[in-house]
Amino acid sequence: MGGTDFVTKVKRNQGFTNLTAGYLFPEVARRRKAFEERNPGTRVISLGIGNTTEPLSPRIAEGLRSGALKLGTREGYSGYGEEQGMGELRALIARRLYRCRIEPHEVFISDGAKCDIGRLQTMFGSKLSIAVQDPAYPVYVDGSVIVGAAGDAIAGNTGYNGIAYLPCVPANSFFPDLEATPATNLIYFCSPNNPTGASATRKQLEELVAFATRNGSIIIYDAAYAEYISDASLPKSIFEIEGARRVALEVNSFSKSIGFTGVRLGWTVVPEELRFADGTQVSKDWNRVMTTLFNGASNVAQAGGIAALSDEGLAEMRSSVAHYMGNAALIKRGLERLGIENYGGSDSPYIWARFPGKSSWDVFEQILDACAVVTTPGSGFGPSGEHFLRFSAFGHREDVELAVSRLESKLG
Ligand code: PL4
Repeated sequence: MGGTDFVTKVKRNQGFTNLTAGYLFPEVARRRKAFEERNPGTRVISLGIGNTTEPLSPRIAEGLRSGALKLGTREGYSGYGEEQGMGELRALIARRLYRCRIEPHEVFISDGAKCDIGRLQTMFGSKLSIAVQDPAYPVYVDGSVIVGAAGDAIAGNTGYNGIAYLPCVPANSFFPDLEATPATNLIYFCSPNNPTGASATRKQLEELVAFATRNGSIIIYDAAYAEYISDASLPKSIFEIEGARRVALEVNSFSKSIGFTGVRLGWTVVPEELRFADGTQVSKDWNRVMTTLFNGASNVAQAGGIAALSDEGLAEMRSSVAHYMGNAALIKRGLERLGIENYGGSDSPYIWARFPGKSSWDVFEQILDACAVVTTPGSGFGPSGEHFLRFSAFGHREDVELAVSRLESKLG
């Protein structure tokens, strides 16, 4: 099995040839595994991949349980559902999470934000220009490369020629300098941001919407961490901004708010007013994508989502977020005691720490070797992520406490 000289006549998709590196998170996992093999018996703690760790809360677990049990009855059984999602869930999202700023039919339920981003890339195709925050969640760039929208790699593998990288660094408070930003068809924008932990202010989002309107661009707004915003002055959705309905769509998720990273449930909001250059509603094509390439989110997962949007479920959601934000505060305080410059961690589960002059993969390895703590190297998120590390606040409290004490004793 395996070894063969036989090859088919099928040409490899050029998009894959263009990829310069493997996907970031499997590489982090590979290095963790290599460390574990070198150090058998060592308890490794992950502050790396943003993966939820706490059990589902009671009301939400009950929603899933009764959704599953219903399927075991003749009256309650359901097969394929509507590809756009259950009407009740769409209405609850519009009412309870968006306070009726959007209509239920503008909400398309899915199996998660990452999957929707991939399908959006299929919908938009390869013949358009793209801007991304730098650093950014790697799916925006890597997915664009796969569909052939990113052009060739820049010499030295620091990015792709077809992508405009918008540096988001401490000097500009992690918001791109729009005066220096070229007009592009698409702008990926994530707030609260992964990885920098920065949350855009209302004024910044107004500027972004005005910029997109001037250029006729579409903003792909990733609000996967919106529930981590506690500062009431910060927008949780791009649709809180006047005019955004004409220039933005929003992807969102239950992964980080209620621990559905494994259950899989998310959604994308595509407003009626958002149109392509020929006047076609973007929602028309998105509906076509979802009905053609997707078969509806799991009915059990949707039952869990409906439970999460009850009064009790929403209270549980707040307490789950508060747990991880407690972790974020511990990590942040630990880094501060060590004198390490850091950002984020107040309306976001990520803390972005700077290690001037040091390669982020080297610092990643140093911390893994010295503390058995996994982080995520900033350079994996884009050229401006070099010299940074991302610390994730997802973890059991005692693990986070242990990780912080190891960091303090080994790096102090
Ligand atoms: C590891 C900005 C994490 N294997 O769960 P989903 O698909 O609804 O949401 C994924 C997602 C979407 N948007 C943003 C995100 O940060 C994430 C999840 N990112 C991380 O550590 O950065 C998990 C990464 C996972 C992945 O590739 O997404």
